[in-house]
Amino acid sequence: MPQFRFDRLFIGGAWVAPIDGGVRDSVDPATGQPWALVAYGGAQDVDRAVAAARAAFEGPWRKMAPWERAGLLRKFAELYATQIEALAQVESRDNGRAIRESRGDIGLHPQYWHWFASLADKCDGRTIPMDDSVHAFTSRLPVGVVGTITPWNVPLMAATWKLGPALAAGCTVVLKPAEQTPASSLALAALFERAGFPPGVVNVVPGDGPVAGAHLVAHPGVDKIAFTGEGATAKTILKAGADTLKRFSFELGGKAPHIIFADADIENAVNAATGSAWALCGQSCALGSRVLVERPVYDRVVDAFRRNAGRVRVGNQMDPATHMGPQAHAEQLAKTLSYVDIGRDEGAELVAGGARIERDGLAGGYFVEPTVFAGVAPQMRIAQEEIFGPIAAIIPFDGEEEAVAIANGTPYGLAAGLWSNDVGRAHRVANRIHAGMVWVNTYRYIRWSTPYGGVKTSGWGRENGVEALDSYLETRTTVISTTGKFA
Ligand code: TXE
Repeated sequence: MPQFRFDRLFIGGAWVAPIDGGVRDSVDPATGQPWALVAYGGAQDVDRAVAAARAAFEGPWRKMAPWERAGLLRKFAELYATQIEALAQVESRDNGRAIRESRGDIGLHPQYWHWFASLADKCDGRTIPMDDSVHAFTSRLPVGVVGTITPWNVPLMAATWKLGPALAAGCTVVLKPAEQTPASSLALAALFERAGFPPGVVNVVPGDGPVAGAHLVAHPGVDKIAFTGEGATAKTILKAGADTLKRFSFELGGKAPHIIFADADIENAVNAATGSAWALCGQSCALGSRVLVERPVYDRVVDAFRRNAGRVRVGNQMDPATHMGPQAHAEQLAKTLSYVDIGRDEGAELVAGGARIERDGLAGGYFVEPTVFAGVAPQMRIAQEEIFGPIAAIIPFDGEEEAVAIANGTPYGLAAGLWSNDVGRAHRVANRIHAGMVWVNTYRYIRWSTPYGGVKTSGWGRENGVEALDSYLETRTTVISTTGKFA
């Protein structure tokens, strides 16, 4: 029997029953059993939410001064900070992320909200020097109603990264979380209600991608879609939104190269590389899933990966001792296991893991062993395609040129890491890598003030940093004649 009920949608500041959606179970991936009853919306529910967001945008939200919006966001950040544990419990239960990771990640979110609050009254324009006959200046205006579509791996983080800048810029929002993990987004809605945001500024409508998501994308009342998910879904979204020519920002997949040069601090590099291979059970787009190792230290690194794989405590995500929980849902489990077969068939050497875990206490859950393939060739599918499971692919290389060629040799360009104690090499190689983020002698350093996003097929636009605002603002140019004459 589900223990929690989140059986209403949050629309126009009220908790309402779905019109053409319904209520269904959300599954705990540690057991494969329902743990919560959750509302989901259909097309008519999305219509209601968009109408509420439009009314708020044209009404109270537009009238609120930027510094008042900033104040409300600050208040929200403070409220959020009091709810870390509750939010972490809901999110981990719903998506299987180890509770120790959720606590750490969600514990940083208030700082993100403070950061976005601090930007709310800084959406200023500039004056443009012309001649004496005109005064020309720009203003930056909110895009309008934003549809945000978020994935199941980090629902609260994805919502924070989108709603924060959208609200700071003066937009209103309809949030559609992933159908597999809607619970924490409804818990987030309750915080917006408590913080006193005007009705309709934030609306939360869980629902199926091809139904509620697709309706939101094609909706003429939505001015922009901010999406995180798979590249194939992004292409579907672009086509479905084409008729309305709305704005899009995309945060898509990755196959990040994590490069270890022989002159690096190998112990640190390996700990970072193994940690980032298996964090979130491998379900994050910026994880270093391709580990490129210079040949003189290759055997040593492979041994260390094997050893570290054996040390990972896989277990129920709600146990504070657990390092790695289950995969978030059954389809992802099947996808991950299929790539173990693909890697074997391609001739890569399986040096650790590779199987589902069904021992006592974990039977029925979506658990996989931390997995390591060595001897991987750059063109193998396990080195080219985003698996989104705890599978590291170790690729040997000789020298900088080959490292750069392999690193840049996928369609992705989200993140990259490199380890070297040669400062010149670190700059040279970092400069040549096609990626939105490059980390040197560290990995996955992600904060509110550091822009995040990809090049190539990894996305459009940047989240976080001051750049985050660009996705939610339009520039208007005003030219005023000082002479009253037509130029
Ligand atoms: O993603 P989808 P899936 C990658 C990862 C994973 C794979 C599949 O490789 O294995 O994608 O995951 C909504 N119109 N990433 O299939 O479908 C959907 O409801 C509008 C990378 O779950 O992209 C959900 O809210 N919306 C990644 C969201 O899109 C639609 C995070 C993401 O789901 C839609 C997640 C449609 N037609 C998966 N179809 C990252 N970049 O972090 C689906 N959705």
